[in-house]
Amino acid sequence: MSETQDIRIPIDDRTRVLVLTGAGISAESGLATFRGTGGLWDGQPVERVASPEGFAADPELVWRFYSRRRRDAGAAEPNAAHRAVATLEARLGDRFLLVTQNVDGLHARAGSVRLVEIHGTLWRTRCSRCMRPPFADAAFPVEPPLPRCTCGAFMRPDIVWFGEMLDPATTHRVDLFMREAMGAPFIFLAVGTSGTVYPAASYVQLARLHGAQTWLANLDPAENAGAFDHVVAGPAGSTVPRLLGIDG
Ligand code: BJW
Ligand code: ZN
Repeated sequence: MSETQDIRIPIDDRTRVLVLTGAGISAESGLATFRGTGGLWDGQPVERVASPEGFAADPELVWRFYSRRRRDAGAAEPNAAHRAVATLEARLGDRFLLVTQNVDGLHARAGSVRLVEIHGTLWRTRCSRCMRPPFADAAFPVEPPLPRCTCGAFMRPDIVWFGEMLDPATTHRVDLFMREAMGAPFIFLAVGTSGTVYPAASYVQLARLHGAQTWLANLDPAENAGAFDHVVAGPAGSTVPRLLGIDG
């Protein structure tokens, strides 16, 4: 691992780039991250609002939490880092994939299209029991009586909670991109993520196995920082446009 402050990521017309983002990329849009002081998990047990057991115990509490998140995300705007990532995609086309753990929808609003939301999205609702397809939903606040499916069960946000499987279609896209990138110049860039939640935290190792040069742009030292070739400290709104050579 090397500490690099004034370097540009080498990207030419053959390079494939996989960007993984976390809550830190939306911090400069005014959205709270999860961990650390002032974070969404600060002072409250995660399982109460982000697990199927928490939802079963108190669906009203969970909907209150996600209603606030919808309100805040809906009022936020993409920042220079979201825009730089979207600009890179426009240059690279199919040689690019964006994998986000964020559920706020800001990457799509910045123009990203080759986008995999591995933890779901705030902007869809689904049944907590049956296979009725998820549907677009921007309603807030969601208050009692809580919405129910035609099967009788409560509706819930279409978000991947702790202990739940990621949608195999999303992980398949990540695997496929990694396989296609093998043998070509391949860059893996993680932005604004603490490297604590799996499987996302292990993508850096997977990318290395597929021959990637790995970069991390984060404010604080991430838990998995040692797995990266290059670590750049600072706020994503400044570091990401600079690393990608794109004006914010
Ligand atoms: C800035 C900045 C600025 C600030 N600029 N940077 C292997 C080992 C151990 C455990 C497991 C394992 N595999 C699976 C597990 C279990 C579990 C897990 O990972 N547990 C860990 C806690 C150990 N994983 C799961 O359950 C996953 N499911 C799964 O794997 O299924 C199979 C399975 C199940 C059970 C056992 C084994 C296998 C599902 C995980 C779903 C996580 N969902 C959440 C909540 C819902 C979304 C929501 O409500 O929004 O998703 S958790 C929460 O953390 C959220 C985030 O997407 C996720 C990651 O957080 P992120 O984005 O990294 O945010 P922070 O706050 O942690 O960090 C922000 C960073 O930004 C900081 O470092 C700052 O410095 C930085 N920053 N400002 C740049 N301006
Ligand atoms: Zn149902």
